[in-house]
Amino acid sequence: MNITTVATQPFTDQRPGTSGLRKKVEVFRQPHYLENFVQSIFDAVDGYRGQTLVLGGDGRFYNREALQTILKMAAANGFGRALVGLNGILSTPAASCVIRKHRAFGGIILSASHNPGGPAADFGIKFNTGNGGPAAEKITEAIYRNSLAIDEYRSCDADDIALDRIGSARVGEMAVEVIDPVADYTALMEQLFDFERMRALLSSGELSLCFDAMNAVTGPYAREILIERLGAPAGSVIRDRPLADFGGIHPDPNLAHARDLVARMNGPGAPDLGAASDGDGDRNMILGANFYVTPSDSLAIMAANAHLLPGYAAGIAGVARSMPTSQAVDRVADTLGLPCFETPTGWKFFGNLLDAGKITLCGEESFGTGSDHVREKDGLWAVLFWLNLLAVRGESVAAVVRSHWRHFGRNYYTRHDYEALDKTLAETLMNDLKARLPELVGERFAAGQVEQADDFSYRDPVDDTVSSGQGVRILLAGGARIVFRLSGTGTEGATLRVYIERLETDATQHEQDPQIALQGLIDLADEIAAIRRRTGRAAPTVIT
Ligand code: VG1
Ligand code: CO
Repeated sequence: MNITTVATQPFTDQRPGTSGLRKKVEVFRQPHYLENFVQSIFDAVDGYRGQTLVLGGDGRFYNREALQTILKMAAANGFGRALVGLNGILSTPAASCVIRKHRAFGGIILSASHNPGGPAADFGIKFNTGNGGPAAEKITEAIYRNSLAIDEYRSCDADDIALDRIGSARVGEMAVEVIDPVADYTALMEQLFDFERMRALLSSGELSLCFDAMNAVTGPYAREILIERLGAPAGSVIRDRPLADFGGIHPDPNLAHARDLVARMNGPGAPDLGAASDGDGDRNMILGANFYVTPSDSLAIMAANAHLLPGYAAGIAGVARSMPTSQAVDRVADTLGLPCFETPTGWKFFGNLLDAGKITLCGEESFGTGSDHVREKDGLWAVLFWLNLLAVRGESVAAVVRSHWRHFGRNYYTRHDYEALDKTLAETLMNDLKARLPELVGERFAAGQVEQADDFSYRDPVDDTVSSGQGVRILLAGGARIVFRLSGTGTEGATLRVYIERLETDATQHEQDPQIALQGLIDLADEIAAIRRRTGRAAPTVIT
């Protein structure tokens, strides 16, 4: 193998965010930019010589070029084998599944998730370790440190490999296998859910479904599982071809970006279940006919019902949610006597808890739920969970959610995002807010009295790592909360996220619009942080 050592200089902006490094395509296309980051990953870990690396992405623009570059670097750095998804495709949960099943050293996932794709849009890269999950913070920080000091990277002279057919190839001395990206994942889903039962309902039309793959990576997975295996009629999966620019849309499954699906679910003859997934297939949105399931509620409902599904029939060990996620799941854990953990935002913080067997289910308010079957959130898994649950309970989505509220109370919840703010302005807003926290404690507002106000810090119960500065929490009497944090996935300016929650135990009050039920707290958030005055924005960019 003809190894080349290429001299380079550091870039100062390669600190991974909530989920990997995300930048505009033009940034990634600068000479050495991608290579510097990849070499910084390899230099941050030990023991990969001769081992397997899993490689794939969400199919967005620049996916294939980046993949060929990484293959040559992996060979030159001494990996023994690479498993690559056909056409460079692997959804994030499928990559996690493949890493675990084939006992790989780790994987590199090329995705900027729900961010738009195309030459003028975003690209991203993420490293997952041998447990199949996103590298823990101590590794991502080591990658960043390496990227600041890098002066050379290793590659090799080799031809590009054919990504468009399944089979074996070599890059230098490294074996490359182009694999079916769907097979291992489908087999895993078959172990967890009652495919026979779901097939009976879907193929007979007793249960109908519309899944929106948003022109992103989940299309091939949804076609294979929902249509081929489960017999849903053709047409049940829409926007099912992964496109390099996602057809120009935000591949973000929420009420704002999945408009067609939402219209269908609110129209005449709506299917029983509506769902959508994001760019890399790890998020999910669940809808019923004329009904929207808040992601936080979805997690709580899964926890309360998991025992009804084959993969979780033995019960669950515990649950976890990210700090801004609503406390609906805490109430279920309380009732079932299960441990419940509150982690910082981002899936990497669930890894240790899952590996240690402390939790079985976990989730985030940002349309992410998952279980110990992989180490990523998993969009299609969540859809199958709901399908299987509807089949077992024989009730509509709305009926399942409403009976959950009656039993546990309803945690009204909303997130308000202010996107593309000036970075300094957003940082000043947060810093001023932090400075005011001590004086807020004890203060009485119309919406309630502040019991606690802090900047969230997390000590990992498995390895004692402390992660601080994870978001400002204002906790009010009665469990209501307002949380403020800045996004760690954006590529333009800063995004301020405001998360608002209030518990309602009175069942006669469960049918309100959350924006109305939470009005007092929404006003209070603006009063405390002066969002409108400081940003000049009259309203959030996106409300979920
Ligand atoms: C957002 C979400 C967070 C999620 C992350 C990655 O991060 O809020 O819950 O884990 O995206 O999701 P942030 O820092 O922008 O709030 V994905 O599907 O974009 O990999
Ligand atoms: Co995603």
